[in-house]
Amino acid sequence: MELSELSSAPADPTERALRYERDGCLLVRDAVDPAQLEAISTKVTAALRAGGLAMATELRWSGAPAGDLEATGINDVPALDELVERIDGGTDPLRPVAGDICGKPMVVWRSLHVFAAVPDDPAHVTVPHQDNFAVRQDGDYRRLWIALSEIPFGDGGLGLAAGSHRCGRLPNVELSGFADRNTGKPATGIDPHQVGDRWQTAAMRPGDVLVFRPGVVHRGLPPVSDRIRLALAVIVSAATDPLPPMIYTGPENRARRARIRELAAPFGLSELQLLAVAADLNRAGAGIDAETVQAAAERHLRP
Ligand SMILES: O=C(O)CCC(=O)C(=O)O
Repeated sequence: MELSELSSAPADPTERALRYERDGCLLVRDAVDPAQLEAISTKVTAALRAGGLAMATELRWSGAPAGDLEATGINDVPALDELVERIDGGTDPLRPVAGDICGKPMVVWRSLHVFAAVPDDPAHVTVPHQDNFAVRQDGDYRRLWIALSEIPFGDGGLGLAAGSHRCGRLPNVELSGFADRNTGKPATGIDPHQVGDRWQTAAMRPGDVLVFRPGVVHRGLPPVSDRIRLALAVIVSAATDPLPPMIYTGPENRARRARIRELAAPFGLSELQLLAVAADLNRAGAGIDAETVQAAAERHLRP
């Protein structure tokens, strides 16, 4: 794996747009006032502490095996629901940030997700993947990956394969060297060698943002110190682009996913395929029953 440093986005709007067109990604420093997201970081840290994973005084790994990170409730904190309410009411602090970053009016989807990288086992970081299997409409859809913790260069940050959005959708395969946290089985994702196993990344501070197109291959980088890395990921789209009929969040989203997982069990889908099925059904505003899940699962099993 080769890491190189992503330089900050040009301030000039035309140059910035050209860079985004070329690389499919940008690093925007100090984009979000960290105070606006402090409630989320504090509560997520508290959840990791209560789960025995973080030390009492700092966001550092306690040494306990991470197991199912979601079970610690990092995505269940009320501060996330409060932000969703503000997004619904059009008063959230991220909308103006997204507009500034993208140079045009944007809307923030209510699908917030906290990602953590815990240094328990390098195989358990987020596998290389594209988000275009889930965010597939035409339009200007962008991921904002907002650092919630201090991330030294290469220490648990996000690696981006700049320009890889121009490769189209790459195949997801079983990957040696990456394991599913819960089952221990090899995880599926994009073979890192498809993008030369070369990743751009940056040292980040809370409030710095990586913005990237859904087609850019990205991966979690394993923490090399005892730091736990936290980030908040949101999707934004141009205000003129269509939104899916429903975007589920929080416990409702998890209940829906659990039902899909149950109904899709006979089809042996990977985690990524399950996510894609859930995204398809959400996009269609579809109910969850055996027939719709089977049809969506079969679509995603086709080569
Ligand atoms: O933070 C991570 O480990 C993964 C982030 C990710 O996959 C995303 O933001 O789409």
